[in-house]
Amino acid sequence: MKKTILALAALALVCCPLLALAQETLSVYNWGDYIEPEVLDLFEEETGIKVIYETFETNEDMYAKIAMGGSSYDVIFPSDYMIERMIQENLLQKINWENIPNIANIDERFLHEDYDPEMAYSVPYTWGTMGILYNTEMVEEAPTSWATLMDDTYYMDMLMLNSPRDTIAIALVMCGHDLNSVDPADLEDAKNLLIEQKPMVLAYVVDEVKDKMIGGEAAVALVWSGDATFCMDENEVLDYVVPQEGSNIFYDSICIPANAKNVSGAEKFIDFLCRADIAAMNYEYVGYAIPNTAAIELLGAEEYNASPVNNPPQEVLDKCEVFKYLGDDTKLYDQIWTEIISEF
Ligand code: SPD
Repeated sequence: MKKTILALAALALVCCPLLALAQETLSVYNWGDYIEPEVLDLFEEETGIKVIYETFETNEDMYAKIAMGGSSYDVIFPSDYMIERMIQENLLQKINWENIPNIANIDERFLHEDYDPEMAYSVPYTWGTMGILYNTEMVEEAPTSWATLMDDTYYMDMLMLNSPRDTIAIALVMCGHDLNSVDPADLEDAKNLLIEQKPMVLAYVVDEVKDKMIGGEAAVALVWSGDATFCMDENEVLDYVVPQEGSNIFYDSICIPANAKNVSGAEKFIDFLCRADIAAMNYEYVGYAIPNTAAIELLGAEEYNASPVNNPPQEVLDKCEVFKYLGDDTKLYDQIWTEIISEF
């Protein structure tokens, strides 16, 4: 008996490191600053699944990595037009809704969007608008128009998004064109405008916009609304506007890539993120508007809806348009972005 116990103990000692190595893992690829770190800890504690977490800055960066096929992720967070593209290119897999019971917490009006009309591949995570974040102490009058981003009063005092689709879209709107235009003449106008603007731009940034605006390093910035909320919470002299000419409204979702290795772990993670308490905790950290009705109730609907940034009036939303996947014409955007960025 003693010998058996000793043998078992020895076996356990040998196997422990191997067991640790065999721990279930989940590979998550998300935007920077787009999840409350404690949410990841709680998920690991509750499920025993170890999360391997990587971040990206733009849809295009994320797409390039997945499309090349070298890396495999279990959960990704693409936006509307990128979901449309990835569905067409068979880069996503259908979700088994039986394993996502907390989908019941998501507001009906965010389901069945044009980019995934049958709601087969994507779970709504956050949404928002693009607009101008400005420092009320550095700007004389509150901006109302995108023309602010061409105003040389803000020479080297403005920040633009280092995200081709977003920045070109706003330039198209500034030129009076549709933000999904693929007309080469419209894109030429947008390119020329951005080249003209370039000497006034302090930096093209993504996540760094927050530190820079909170720290008063620039007067105006092209931002996504959730980043505006984050900055306004940290520095009360900052404010946000969606210019009168209209803007982009975006929907970011959670998806499972076609080549995911841990589908059941991915489903558990997605369901966890849809849980009311988790979505509420996440909202407090991330700052982006959420489609989760149960979480909004937990947060207090009145307080949540009081934010004009995350709950813009209908007349603002009416002027906002969702990006569409532009097929082969996406190359035109890539070309003009390269020209803008390499222009001195
Ligand atoms: N820091 C995370 C930002 C995520 C914003 N997604 C915006 C998508 C716009 N098309």
